[in-house]
Amino acid sequence: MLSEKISKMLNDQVNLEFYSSNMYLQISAWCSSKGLEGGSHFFYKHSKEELDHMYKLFNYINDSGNIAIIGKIEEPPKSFSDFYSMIEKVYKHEQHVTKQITTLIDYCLSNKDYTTFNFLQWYVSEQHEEEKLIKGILDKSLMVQKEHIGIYMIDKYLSKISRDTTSS
Ligand code: OFO
Repeated sequence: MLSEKISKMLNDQVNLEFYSSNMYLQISAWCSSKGLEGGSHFFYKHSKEELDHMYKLFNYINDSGNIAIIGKIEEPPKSFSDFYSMIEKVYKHEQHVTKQITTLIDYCLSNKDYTTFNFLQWYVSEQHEEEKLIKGILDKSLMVQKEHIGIYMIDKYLSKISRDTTSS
């Protein structure tokens, strides 16, 4: 069984993952309203992944003999001034999620809850991947934002031809 404090911290994380899912679903709708089909599809898929993150925590709490509590989930932002500011917000959000996971891990270690510490390692790797993924989009968006669209297109082309030629 988990301590009351760790159970509460994990429940807060359940809510944060729910929030992430809702935030990305809302962004998917925003992208769609702007004719950004790629972005809409990307964030729709990402919203589902966040739900999986939430279920993992939800099940862990219940399997530990505690009870998962779904709290109030804040409304996500509905509109953005442009694509760049949207993706910047996403990056900041993922950094916030990483910080919360780190706080949880610190607490587990100092309170000798090695089982939860072990369980949370999956989230450590996941956050590393997610920050890398979103940072990549942010960097490319910055290029476009600064009107270096041509460079972005050339880089896309190079990436395509280098993949096409690696097997030959
Ligand atoms: Fe986007 O991250 Fe969940 O954990």
